[in-house]
Amino acid sequence: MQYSLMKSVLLLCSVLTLALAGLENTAKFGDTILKYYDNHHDLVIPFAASVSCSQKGGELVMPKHKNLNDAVAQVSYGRRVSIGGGDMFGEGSYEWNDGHRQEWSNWLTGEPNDYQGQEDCMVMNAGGKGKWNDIPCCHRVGYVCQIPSDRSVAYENSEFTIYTGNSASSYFQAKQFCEERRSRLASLKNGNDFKSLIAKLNITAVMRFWIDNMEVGYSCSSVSHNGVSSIDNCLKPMPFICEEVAPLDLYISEEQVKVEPGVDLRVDCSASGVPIPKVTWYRDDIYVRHQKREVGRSTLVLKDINSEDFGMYVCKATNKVGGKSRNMEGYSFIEGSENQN
Ligand SMILES: [Ca+2]
Ligand SMILES: [Ca+2]
Repeated sequence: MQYSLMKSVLLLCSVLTLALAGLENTAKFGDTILKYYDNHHDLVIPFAASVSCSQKGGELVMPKHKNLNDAVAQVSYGRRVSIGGGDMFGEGSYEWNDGHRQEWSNWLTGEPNDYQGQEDCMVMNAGGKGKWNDIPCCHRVGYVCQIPSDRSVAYENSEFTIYTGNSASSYFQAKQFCEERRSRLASLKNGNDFKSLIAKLNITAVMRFWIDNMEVGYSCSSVSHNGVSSIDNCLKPMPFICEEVAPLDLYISEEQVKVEPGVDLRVDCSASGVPIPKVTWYRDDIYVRHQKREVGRSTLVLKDINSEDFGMYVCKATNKVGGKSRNMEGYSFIEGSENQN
């Protein structure tokens, strides 16, 4: 059959050359920028796509719910793209790249099928716009990154460290050096960021430093007293600047909660920052025992709710450079629900 023949060809893991012009596209989804890459340079295996997204300050997109899934299908023009999940750590047990279990899914009928026992990575727009399929992890496809749009909003809350002299490194080594110290290579978004960085660091000497320039997609750039420039030779050893970012982008899944008595309630709180902040729920300033804490997030879990659970719930995110908190305005019972059967 033609279909199975095609499958066998795919399993050879050859480079699939799409007879389509290269494309890039960008869309905004809430606080996130979705960036679609699909030209012959950007057809990569999913692992390389993850690396590429992280170099751009984000991650391979994880469409955990329908709205985001629709937005990803849209930004990628309905073309096959890698998404950040798979079952490589346990056959049939699908996880997102951030380690969360996949609770919502949008598989094409008959998928995932782990064809010939070789399919542990995921693509979208397979056989239908927004539909998922499992594929071998060595297939080269386009991809979509999700990048927090305000990664640099906390610029004023960042702390910078300059590494000079013996630390001189290539752009890539500098990036790795910062990441190993749970910071990031200083990320500039625009000319104003650049001016305040220069002022903050008192850079006056004619010296260049490696930085990341968000304006041109987190590419290898350098900064000096004279301005920012993109440099062709990213391997040239130069001093560099690492950045730590106070928690930002603190998000609570439900701020005004309405529930019926007796039900269970889960409220997610997450925050970004560099290093990734610790996130904790408090009720009336006391640590809440019933919460599931993970890297950069915590889920408040209240079972069988009754009036004793009322209180001021606050989610706090902290890392070594700062903190941020947000209230959940208690919750209220749905009107009349206590009288219902
Ligand atoms: Ca599999
Ligand atoms: Ca499949």
